[in-house]
Amino acid sequence: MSRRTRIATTAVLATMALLLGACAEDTGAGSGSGDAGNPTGTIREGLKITFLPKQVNNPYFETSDNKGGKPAVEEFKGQYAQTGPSEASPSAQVSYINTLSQQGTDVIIIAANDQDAVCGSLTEAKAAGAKVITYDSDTKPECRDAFVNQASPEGIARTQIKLISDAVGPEGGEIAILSATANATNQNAWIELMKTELAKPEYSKLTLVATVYGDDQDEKSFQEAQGLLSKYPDLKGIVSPTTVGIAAAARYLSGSSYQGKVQLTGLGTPNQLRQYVKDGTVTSFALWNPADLGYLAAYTGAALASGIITGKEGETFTAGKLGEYTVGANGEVLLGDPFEFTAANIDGFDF
Ligand code: RAM
Repeated sequence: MSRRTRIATTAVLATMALLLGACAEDTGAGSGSGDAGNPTGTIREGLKITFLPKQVNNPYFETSDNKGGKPAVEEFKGQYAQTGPSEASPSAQVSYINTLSQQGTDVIIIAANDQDAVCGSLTEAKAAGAKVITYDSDTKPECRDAFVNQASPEGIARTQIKLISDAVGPEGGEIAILSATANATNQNAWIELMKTELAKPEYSKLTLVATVYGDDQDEKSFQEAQGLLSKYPDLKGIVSPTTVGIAAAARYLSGSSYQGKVQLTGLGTPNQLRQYVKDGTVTSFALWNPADLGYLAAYTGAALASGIITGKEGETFTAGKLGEYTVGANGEVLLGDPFEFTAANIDGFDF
């Protein structure tokens, strides 16, 4: 199967899963293969599960947590909450973790702003009895019980470089990266792998001239995009591996003389980018389904807190409508492949 066909097939399956999920009965049960003392694989009722995103006012996390995590927690009759800082700064999440720990939260599901800064407080929360799941952006593995990864970092990097190369065209030229915060574990991993991709012979005509950080703030991201164009007037493309950055850069480009001349791609949500796909600022971009990510994270946390799994490689559990998952190396649970959005399919999505 070609990659395109595979992506198209994934889209169809994802859409079907969403539709089916809407009318699926909750079994609330896992098929746990862990040796954690719950061979029936039944999720405990009443689990207190709290999502702690990088920041609360980001539509990406609104979708992952409130449209994915919340319905999952309701399915297995737990208590859902979301809390967190309004800015994605490295240590902003520490006081939230401490409070959750003191409140006796059973499962903390965190998208870490920094892989080290939250480690001390997460370790204390674990000692106090909480299960700690990272999703979206990991900590160091020893600071959590499992990481729910949205897509393979290699796949995310490969997709974005392919998209910017296609958009810029065979002539190639200068490109830049507009990222989130300088400490973000997820973006930093993807950026390193994008550099590896760019070193391949097929991308020899693309030159990465700068990486700048909009800190996942709309205004700062907008200004950084503007700054890139004034500093690099020959720039041919921007890759923004953050939903906040790509939306701000799209808004800047679409209102500037660079629209259509400077290409933009990266990771975005369809609702934030629809107008820029329609006005020609963005040809294509990628993402996974954030709601599925939150849903899977909730079930992973519940499986851990119920003793269905312990986080060891090879254990399996059932994540409601998404089906069975296996814990991989380093306690990682992988959601699936990134998905490409274009003018041809964007109207089929609403998140
Ligand atoms: C932003 C955040 C998040 C990232 C997405 C793609 O919403 O930085 O961590 O996964 O973009």
